Amino acid sequence: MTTHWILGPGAIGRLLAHSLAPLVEVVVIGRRELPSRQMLTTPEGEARTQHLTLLTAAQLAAADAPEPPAFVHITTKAMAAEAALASVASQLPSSTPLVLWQNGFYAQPRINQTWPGPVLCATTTQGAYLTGDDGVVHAGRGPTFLGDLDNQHAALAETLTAQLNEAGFSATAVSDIRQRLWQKLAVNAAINPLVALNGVRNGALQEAAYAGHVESVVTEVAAILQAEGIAPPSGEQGDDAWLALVRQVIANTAHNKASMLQDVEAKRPTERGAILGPLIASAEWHGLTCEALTALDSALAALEARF
Ligand code: KPL
Repeated sequence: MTTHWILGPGAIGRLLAHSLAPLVEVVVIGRRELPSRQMLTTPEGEARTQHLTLLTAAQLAAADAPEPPAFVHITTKAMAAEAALASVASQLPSSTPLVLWQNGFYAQPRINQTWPGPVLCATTTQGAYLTGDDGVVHAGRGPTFLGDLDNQHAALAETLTAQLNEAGFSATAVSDIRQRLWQKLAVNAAINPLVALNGVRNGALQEAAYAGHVESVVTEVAAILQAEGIAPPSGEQGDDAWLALVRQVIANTAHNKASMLQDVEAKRPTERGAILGPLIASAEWHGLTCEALTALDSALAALEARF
């Protein structure tokens, strides 16, 4: 039976584990021990319990010669992905395909440059959150797109897409994953820092008090993405198309607590380095102004320093 390793038992990692476990052998690897009896609540509210294999990296190392996995999914936060890979790399053939599920555009180019085997990237709008050490809620279904940054592993992306679809994901293999990662990053940059710093749900950004701030961020992001050659998903060009997309996502996720707000509330480091970092670096590279983005990044850094 094919084996998939999942590095990072967060919400997406556990959702993936629950979904794949009936079809393939799944090993979930984390930093601390977790109960093997795990519960998934479906979007329809049905509770399902499964026994999953959850190991720490040390337990995996102590196990004798584990079966080499067909795929290693890295589902940690962006800034933790490289360390998670390093914790198991000595047990993996260097040709093992990786699947990166991170937000932003930080872990993907770095791991793609250094890992000798194929590196697929995934971007998903599946909604999930943890309810403790033994529970995950699948809050809402959303599409998942898969591909590699150099477009050299289309067949592998198709193979994984087929397995994910069988597991109940709605997955599509694509040849423009870099575009899609930047498009998601643009939306995240316009929403996440503002709601995290102000302690509000996404829908609050529809209020007049935040409108000017959202627009200044989107104006900077639109100029940076144009310089990067990334168009909005609507196919239209310019600030207005990006603003329309951001407003649409705000309306669709009005009741959400954005992931960055959840991090701030839990006093965890945020993903500012993976979301604002690549935009600020790109602005500097292209000689563009990014005062609003830099101000958000500094404010988040100051907040994190107090944790
Ligand atoms: O992806 C998101 C996140 O929370 O990280 C958004 C789109 C902002 C929805 O909450």
